[in-house]
Amino acid sequence: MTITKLFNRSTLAAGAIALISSLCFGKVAIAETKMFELNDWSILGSGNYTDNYLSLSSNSPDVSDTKMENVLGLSSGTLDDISGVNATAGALAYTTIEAKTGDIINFNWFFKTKDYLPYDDFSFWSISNTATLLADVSMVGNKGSIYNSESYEIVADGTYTLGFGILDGKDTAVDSFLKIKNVTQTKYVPTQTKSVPEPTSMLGLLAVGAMGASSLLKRDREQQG
Ligand SMILES: [Ca+2]
Ligand SMILES: [Ca+2]
Repeated sequence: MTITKLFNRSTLAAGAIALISSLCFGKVAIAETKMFELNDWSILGSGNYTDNYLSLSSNSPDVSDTKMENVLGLSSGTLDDISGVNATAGALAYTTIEAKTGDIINFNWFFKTKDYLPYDDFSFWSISNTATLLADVSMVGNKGSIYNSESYEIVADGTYTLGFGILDGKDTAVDSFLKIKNVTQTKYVPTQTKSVPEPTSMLGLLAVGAMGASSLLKRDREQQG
């Protein structure tokens, strides 16, 4: 291949890239993540906000499982059902959020217990009138602990009560603890967009580019032959 041909091909390639740039740049939604301030959440029972954590304990003063179910809009008996034990009393932290379909709620949590089976103390979280077990004594073992994270996708626009709780099981003695931090809500905002290549257009232009390259090679061979 001569220098001239090489130069011409470089020019052609640059032109093709410019064409791609002008023709096939589309738009995509941008994700916005909001970190919740935890210091203004409502707390019932024994709990507080310190060092960017919500810290809850099943220690007294405590509130009953029935009271928590009322605050969170859970049907009566939900906390006994999800724990598989007679939930008695503990602490609850909660707030109200506005959310849209597709929003993602994330948080980190830490459960620790001083208790032992069969006193199956447990922690849970709640949104959209539904409660989900995070951990209990039977999961972590007697006097055990666990650190984990949770992710949840909102399935309908609305106003939600978001809550985290810790409860004693079977009796109200011997404490367990729940810490919550990094509670975030990620939104996908279609109106705020940035330009990115659309995959389908890029594939089409790559195919055209490949055809152009093969015809150049063919011409080379014809000239050489
Ligand atoms: Ca109960
Ligand atoms: Ca206990």
